[in-house]
Amino acid sequence: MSNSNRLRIAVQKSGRLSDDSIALLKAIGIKLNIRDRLLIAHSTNQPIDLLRVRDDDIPGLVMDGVVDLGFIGENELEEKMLERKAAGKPFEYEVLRRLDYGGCRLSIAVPNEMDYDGIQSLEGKKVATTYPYLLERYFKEQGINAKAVMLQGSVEVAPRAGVADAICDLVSTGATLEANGLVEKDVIFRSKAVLIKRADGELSDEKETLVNRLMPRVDGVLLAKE
Ligand code: PRT
Ligand code: ZN
Repeated sequence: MSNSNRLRIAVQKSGRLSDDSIALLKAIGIKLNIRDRLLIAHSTNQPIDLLRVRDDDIPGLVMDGVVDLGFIGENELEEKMLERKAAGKPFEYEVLRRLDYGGCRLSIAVPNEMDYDGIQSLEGKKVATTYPYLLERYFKEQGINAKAVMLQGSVEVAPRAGVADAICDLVSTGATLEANGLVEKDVIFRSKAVLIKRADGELSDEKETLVNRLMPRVDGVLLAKE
């Protein structure tokens, strides 16, 4: 933000990416004093502040230049990028590093009993998802006329509830699909966590120097874990 010389980094407050993102920051030598309820956490040994928010907010915070860096899943990043592009909002960012956690895939899954013969089986059907832009882009690429139905949660129960014919949701082990009588059919996007940087203008020299000093340490941590 305008008067801050401290590097601002957005991280998910509590969720699947939180622990690994914080662990990475600590592993590169950033001491953090995180108090559970607080939105902001200050580093005690570097000019760095963490903004702890919902993952959904992170792409926008980076693209609007409210923060300098952010840790985010590529699925959420790409969806928000498409959404903002469609809305005429800034959608630029730079990927600094692809990370080694948060791995998952965005897949189309259908009820066990459905006759599925490839994506054309969804012609004219409704597909529930939290990622309508990614799904509609896929339908367009495949030349399919199907409708993405937006659901923020409980996507996997949509077919049983009669809300949609199929779903498109994140999968890691596949246990959730199985428990809901669904079969994974088409992977439409593969995702990992990434560290991104605002691309709407130069960072100050001090911030740029700090980022350039930190990145080799990130590489060191990633390499050591391989
Ligand atoms: O509160 P906030 O909005 O910040 O969190 P959130 O609930 O939106 O996100 P969260 O913490 O669940 O996920 C954050 C990110 O983690 C996602 O955007 C992905 O980039 C990544 N990720 C990795 C996953 C999964 N794996 C994953 N398995 N996100 C969600 N899931 C869910 C999936 O939606 C489904 O409900 O886990 C279930 C499936 O898991 P399996 O193992 O049963 O297949
Ligand atoms: Zn979220």
